[in-house]
Order: sequence, then C-alpha cells, then structure tokens
Amino acid sequence: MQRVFSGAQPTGNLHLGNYLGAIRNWVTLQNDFECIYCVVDLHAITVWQEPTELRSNIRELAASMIASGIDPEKHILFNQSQVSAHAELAWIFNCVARMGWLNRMTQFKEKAGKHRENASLGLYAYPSLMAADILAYKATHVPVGEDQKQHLELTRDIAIKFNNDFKVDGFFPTPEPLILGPATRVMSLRDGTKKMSKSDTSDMARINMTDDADTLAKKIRKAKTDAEPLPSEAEGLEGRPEARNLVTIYAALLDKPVADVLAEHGGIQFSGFKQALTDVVVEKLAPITEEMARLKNDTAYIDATLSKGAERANAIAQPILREVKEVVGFLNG
Ligand code: AQP
Repeated sequence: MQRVFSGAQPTGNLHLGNYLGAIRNWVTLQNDFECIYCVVDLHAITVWQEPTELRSNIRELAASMIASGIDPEKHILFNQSQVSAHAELAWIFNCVARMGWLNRMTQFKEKAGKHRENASLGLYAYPSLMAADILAYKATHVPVGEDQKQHLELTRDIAIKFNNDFKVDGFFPTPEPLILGPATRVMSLRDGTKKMSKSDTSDMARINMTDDADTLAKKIRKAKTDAEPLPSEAEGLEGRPEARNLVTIYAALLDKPVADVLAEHGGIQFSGFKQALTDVVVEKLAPITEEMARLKNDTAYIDATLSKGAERANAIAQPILREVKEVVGFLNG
C-alpha cells in the first residue's frame, strides 16, 4: 500500500487554514493509504517556544487531529521528538542538501525577516528535517497546503541526490505532493492577499479551531470585504481577494463548488452572506472544538496514544535508518 506522511507544528493558534488545507484532507486519505501523521515539535522549536506552552500545544494539536477524525488505532499518530530517527536522518540530509538549495526557500526568507543572522540554524535547515520526516518512512505521498510545495520539492531533490551520490537507485522514493481540496490556501480575514497564519499578530485575522460561536460570529462580521454584492459567477471574484476567500471557505466547508455557492448567493450583500457563513462555520467546527476540549483535558489518553504511535513509527523508521547507515558507511551496532 502507498504510504502518506504529513505533520503539523504544535505552535498554537491552530486555525481554519490548517484544518481545510491539511487535517481534513488527512482524514479522507485514511481510506486509501497507510497514513503516518506527526506532531512536529522539532520543527516548532526552530522558533522560540515557551516550554510549558509547547507541551500544552503538543497535546492540543494531537487532540485536534483525533477530534477531526484521525484514527490513531488504524493509522499512526505520534510526536516527532519521540522518534530519534528524524533527527539522525536530518543530520545525514544536512550533508546531502546544498546551501544553494536552502538559500532559495521563501519560507525561511519570510520567517527570518530582515535580520537573517539572528534566525536559528534550525530554521534554515528546516526543509532538511522535513525531508527526514518523510523519507524515514519512505513515504510516497505527502498532503500539504500550497505553502509547503517548495519544501517538498527540496525533499525530492534530497532523495534523488542521496540515491545518486551513494549509487542506490530507487532507495528513497521521490514523494508526490497531494495538494487537495478547494481550500489549499485560506487567506487572512483582515487581508485577502496574506495567508491565514498562526503567527499573525491579529487574532481577528484568523478563525481558530478553539473559537466559540460568539467569537466566530464577531470575527466573520468584522472580516474585511469590499462594498460590492456577491457576484453570480466566479469571474466576478477577480481582483476581490477578500470576497474570494469568504466564498471559498463557505464552499469548502460545505463541499460544494464555488460556482454553486455563487449561483445560490449571487447578488446579496456581504452582511447577509456573512451570516450564512457564520452558521456554516459554527455548524462544522463546534463538534470538533468540543471534542478537542474534552480530549485535551484527558492528558493520560493523549500521552498514551502518542507514545503508542511513537513505538509503531519507530518500528518502521529504525530498519530504514539502519539501511541508510549501511549505505552511508557507518557501523551499525
Ligand atoms: N492558510 C492556510 N491555508 C491552507 N493550508 C494551510 N496550512 C497552513 N496554513 C494554511 C497547512 O497546514 C499544515 C500544517 O502546517 P504547520 O503546522 O506547519 O503550520 P504552518 O504552515 O506553520 O502554519 P501557519 O499558520 O502558516 O504558521 P506560521 O504563522 O508559523 O507560518 C501544512 O500542510 C500547511 O500547508
């Protein structure tokens, strides 16, 4: 069976973009693939995390995945730092990847900002760790949002270079990105040209998975829009990023084509559409939010589930790591 690997960072503020662009698709993939899903805490610390908050965010993210429908019994759900193969393989990949490749990564440039010399070395090497995450399991498919496409291309480059350098044709697969669903890039509620992001300083820019119904209603009511009513056809969304974003979210949550949403709501003012959108967001998110809160408090269950997941992940990754060490010329003890 083909194998899927994907992960999300426990950096708090899990939002609708993470859900529609990633977690919801991961749930669907469980029907057709062997799936390995990871809370990537090693990635999270590439930017400073307060330790107590990090621990809480790890549990919250695991809870949100289970509450969204990830099945930790049939598939594997675990926490990255509990499987040492990720860090070990990442070091080997640091020696395969070229600095020129990493210099091109737009996410590093965005996250490091103007003061690049103050960014952590880990943030720079992030894509190499991501390659290790995927290739430690020889995963064939990786569901990601648009923003991770460039990193996945780098994973493919690392796999190809490793296979060539060590003359082990086909040893690592070149994993395929799965950019799924109608909402691969959910945008900020305050600026339709910026993606919805955990690190946005404005909480009003984001629909958090933990928001209650009143907060959701307020955020959607205050979301930026233009003065025009909704168009009846998709062409009418051209040059209207905020309008496009709200319509896309509505369509994605209801699993409907955007054209159908516009055919139904075209001509109405945004005030009316925002009410309809609030109803749908609350209806779809409330059961997940409730279950997340319940599971998050059951820390014994979450911790035991992640530990069991780590054991199962380790059972796949360790033999692959042994093979890698053999190929590289290390002594396997
Ligand atoms: N706005 C988005 N729309 C669609 N998909 C998104 N993803 C993130 N933002 C959007 C996808 O969510 C998955 C988990 O990503 P992550 O935990 O690595 O989070 P991130 O990319 O760090 O999330 P943010 O909000 O973008 O964080 P910051 O603010 O730190 O940059 C990934 O598959 C990602 O594509």
